[in-house]
Amino acid sequence: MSSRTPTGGASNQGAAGGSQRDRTIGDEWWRREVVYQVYPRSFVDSNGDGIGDLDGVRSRVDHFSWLGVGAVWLSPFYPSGGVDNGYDVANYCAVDPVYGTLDQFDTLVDRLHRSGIRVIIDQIYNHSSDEHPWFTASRSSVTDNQRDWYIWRPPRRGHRGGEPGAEPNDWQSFFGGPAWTFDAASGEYYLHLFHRKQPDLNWTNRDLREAVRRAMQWWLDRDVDGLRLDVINLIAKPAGLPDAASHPDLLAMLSANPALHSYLAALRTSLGSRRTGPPTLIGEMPGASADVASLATSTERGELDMAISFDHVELDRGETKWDRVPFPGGRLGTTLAKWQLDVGQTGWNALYLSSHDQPRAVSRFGDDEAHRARSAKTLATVLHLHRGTPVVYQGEEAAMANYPFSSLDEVRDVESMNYAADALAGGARREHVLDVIGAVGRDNARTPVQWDGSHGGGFSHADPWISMNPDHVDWNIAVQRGDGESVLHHYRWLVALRRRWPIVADGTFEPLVWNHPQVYAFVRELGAQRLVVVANLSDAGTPAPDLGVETLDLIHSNPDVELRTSPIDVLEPWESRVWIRRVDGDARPVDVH
Ligand code: ISL
Ligand code: CA
Repeated sequence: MSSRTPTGGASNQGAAGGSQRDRTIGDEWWRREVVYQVYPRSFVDSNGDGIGDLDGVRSRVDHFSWLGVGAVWLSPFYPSGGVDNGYDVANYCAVDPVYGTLDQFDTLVDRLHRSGIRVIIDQIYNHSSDEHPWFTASRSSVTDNQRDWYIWRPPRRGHRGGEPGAEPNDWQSFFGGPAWTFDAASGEYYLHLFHRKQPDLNWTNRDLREAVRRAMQWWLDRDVDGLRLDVINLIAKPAGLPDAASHPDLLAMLSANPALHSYLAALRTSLGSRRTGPPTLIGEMPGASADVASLATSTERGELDMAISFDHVELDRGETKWDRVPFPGGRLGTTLAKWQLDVGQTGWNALYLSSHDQPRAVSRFGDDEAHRARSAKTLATVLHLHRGTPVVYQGEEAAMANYPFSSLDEVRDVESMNYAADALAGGARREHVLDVIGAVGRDNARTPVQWDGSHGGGFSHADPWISMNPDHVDWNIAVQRGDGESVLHHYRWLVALRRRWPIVADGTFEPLVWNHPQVYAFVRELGAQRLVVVANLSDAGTPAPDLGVETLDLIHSNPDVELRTSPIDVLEPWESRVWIRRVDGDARPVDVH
């Protein structure tokens, strides 16, 4: 392998070249950089088969550099069982030919490093695919020495006669139906918190844990800088696998298991990379309490560097994600603020509004009709000026919106397909099912990136595996590159602001309004410096609360008003402003507008 020492300069302060580095508190790169999430399948198709690939990602490294992000997180590109777009891994140490080759992966890593951009890869070790050789061996016989690498249980005795249908407990799968599948050959059930083709790994087994560690290290030895650990809060199952009664209870029960922290602590001490020392560990933690996230990411424990939390993306969730409740005004700000206070001071949050699992942020939290650009900018301002590591999901930087589904034939995601089948069988109207999928289905995030307004949107010359949103003609990255007032340029400005102003990375956080139905405002402080953000997160104008910002300089306003220091009387729909009190010696923020 060639030398992969990055030569990228500015974006790389904090990364040690060559020698192993202690995990020094406070100077980690991720405190002042932004992560960009790539879902390779939908990013760029380089070879005309309609599916995005690794060479496609490499062809757009200039986009990451132009935005100024410090790291790219790649969603899965491993061989898979084909049910969950790669989150069902059939070989942990290989590249799926659909996405390219291992050589192409190494070349991509090298190219990113030469641009000073770190590489974070997705690691999925709560479960594997049922096509993984580990599971094939485990299922082959109750006496196989890998039997115990997965979670097998006999039917529940005395319950429906102990026959198939008598699942060992009441746990429900994320993708609908029981979390257990009966294996007739051995007369036992195996556990799968997700699809039946995604059996859960048994972390109580020491050999399994060692195999996982080795596979992770295999990638770190290829100079990967960090790992995003899929549903890591669910790996430790409670002894006896007690009934859970509900989905939230199950998530809380799994997350609260102390064994989780011992597994993470052991991983932390055993993983390392020659180039950068300890890898950056990002834990995805759906349903974990702020206490658990705070504990895992606290500087003392340092099990994980940051946690991806979910409260703010579940505000419109009813009993299941498909039973939607009206989006409660004002709750977005309050929920983000809660995680800032409960986790952000002692631990560290990953900050996000969109991902490959969520509908598009501008459609869900903003207004993708009358105020599309303005609401996208205000949402980004609020998120990026929090304490934590912002994660931009591909296309978000150009205000990509939800897809206008008109037929179930357009649906690709297994979660939505399962929901549609169940709902239709239960008598739901097709229009209703389409409406719900259009609002919260994961495919909204997975339509191809809108690079330009051409027929294939700059994604592919072939028919894409999932339809491109027809609005790419007007809403695309090329158009916005040429417009200094665009959403895209605003993201670039926010990334630069975090790098240049230590207060954005290191300042404390305090909310300035609480439970206001429209307005969200907060202050960050670092020494004598002060940064105030005020935002109207609604479609209606509102009187502005008095925030005492007269003595501060307005450094950003959306929409643009003359930069002045006088107080604001009224906040227009989706208006936001950023104020700062400079102290002697401050650099001025880079003006990239
Ligand atoms: O997508 C969700 C709800 O619609 C989430 O609950 C999601 O299932 C959860 O965040 C876990 O996500 C991760 O693991 C899944 C995979 O399908 C997701 O894409 C991944 O991000 C199983 O590996
Ligand atoms: Ca391709």
